[in-house]
Amino acid sequence: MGDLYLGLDSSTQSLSAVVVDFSARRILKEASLNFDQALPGYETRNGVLRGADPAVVHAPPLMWAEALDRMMALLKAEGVPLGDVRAISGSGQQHGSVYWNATFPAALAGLDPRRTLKDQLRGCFSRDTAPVWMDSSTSAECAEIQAELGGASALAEATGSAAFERFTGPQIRKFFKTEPAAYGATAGISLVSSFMASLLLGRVAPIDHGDGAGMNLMDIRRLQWHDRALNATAPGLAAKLPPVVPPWTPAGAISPYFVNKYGLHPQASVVVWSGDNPSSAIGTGLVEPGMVAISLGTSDTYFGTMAECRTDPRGEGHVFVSPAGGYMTLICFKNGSLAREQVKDAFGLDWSGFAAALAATPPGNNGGILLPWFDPEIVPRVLTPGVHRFNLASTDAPANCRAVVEAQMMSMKLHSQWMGFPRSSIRATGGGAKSREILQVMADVMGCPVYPFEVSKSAALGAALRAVHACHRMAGKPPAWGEVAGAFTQVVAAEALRPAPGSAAVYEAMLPRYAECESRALGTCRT
Ligand code: XUL
Repeated sequence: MGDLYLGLDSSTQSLSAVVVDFSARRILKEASLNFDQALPGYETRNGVLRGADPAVVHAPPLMWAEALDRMMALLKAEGVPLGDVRAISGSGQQHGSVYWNATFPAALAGLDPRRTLKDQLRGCFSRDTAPVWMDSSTSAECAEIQAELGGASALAEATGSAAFERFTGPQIRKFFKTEPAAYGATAGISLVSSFMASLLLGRVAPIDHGDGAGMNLMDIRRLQWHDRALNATAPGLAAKLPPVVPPWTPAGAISPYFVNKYGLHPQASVVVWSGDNPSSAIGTGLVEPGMVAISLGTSDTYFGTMAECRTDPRGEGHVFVSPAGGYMTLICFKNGSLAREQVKDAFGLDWSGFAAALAATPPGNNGGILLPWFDPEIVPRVLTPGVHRFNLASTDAPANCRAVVEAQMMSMKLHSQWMGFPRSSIRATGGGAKSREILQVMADVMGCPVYPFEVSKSAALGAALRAVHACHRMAGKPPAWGEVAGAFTQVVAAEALRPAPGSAAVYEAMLPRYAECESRALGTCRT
């Protein structure tokens, strides 16, 4: 066997692969397969199926299985020496749940390489489709589970997060309530990540602590199923869930199906899969406690790593287990790039005009504040959208451009305070991070250097690096995470944006004012 490691990422819209040649410290191959385009027969749009109720969003697990066959065939056809792959790991879109019946384990164990995964697994599900993270139809179940556990803050303290519509526990409860017979016929429930790992292993895979933390079902400190949360969710649930294990667990050798069909080495090991966000944390180089990355995308996302478990008393942020040890947080702000775009468009600007406006206005915006809740917001929880201006004329284009970005950074600063540690630097990714002017505001508000960090396929890369780490650990030589991830996730010090002199004091003074504006606006728009 060579020194290759395969990382897969089964995300919402595609299955991606990154093959890492660890001896050479380089990426050998990247590939991606878009579900809508490659597998049109499932009739997904953007990887999902929507019903009459727009809140219901599902996807077919058979499509994910077929994509795995296709991806392996593609890698083989494109000359990747699959026999040199030492270990495979992966990541899945978080929270989604796959419901299988009693025939699934035997079907996995007896997979015939002359037939496809799709043909052999077709009858193995007690529910043909899996609810995914975009499903928001479980508000009643969230309330019920939360009430049983003593409220949002208590559930967050117990499982790492308050109840969220997209989390697995509420999805399971809804299935049990609305389709009790099908729930009864369910022998087991997998996450997207552990379902995919099961296919590779030829038996039901455990759930890793990283993705398990996104279920509202796992005790975030003791790292085992939380009995009271299980009981509050659905009867008999404990018997349907596999064990939870650390993210670096080697789950076993690859199934003979993949050895015979695609030429993988019979001793190649499958390392448990994790969620896409925990894997992305590794692929972005967040491998030590106290590191922070901010992704400026459709939504803005704040990731941070922590040595100890601390949960958000307001129940706004999520705590997952970090694959590098310790914990990580994910705080999602819905009004990200679309809010920036709304303000840009309102003044007829292009992105360079928007950047010029940022450069032309001073830190602190002469006291002007804007709350850009164009859409309902996740953090802080805003159900009724609205844009609120304080000491800011709605006609002042440059000040409004600065105000939207300052508000986004202020909100991240305010709503990540519960993590309780100072930031020494930030890695900034996503489309918005291409703007140095936006990153300068980030550096000024956060008071630390910001490193532009371009990543594509960070989850698949993170999965490959997790496979590297687990494999070396298995061999009794656990390398430092910095060594494993360092070569693939370096930042360039010369590119850092540093806080402008004097900006720290401006934003220290502005934070309490911003917080007060939020409270005032929430007082008027909470429903
Ligand atoms: C995280 C979340 C999404 C999914 C899909 O809580 O819901 O990021 O993991 O990527």
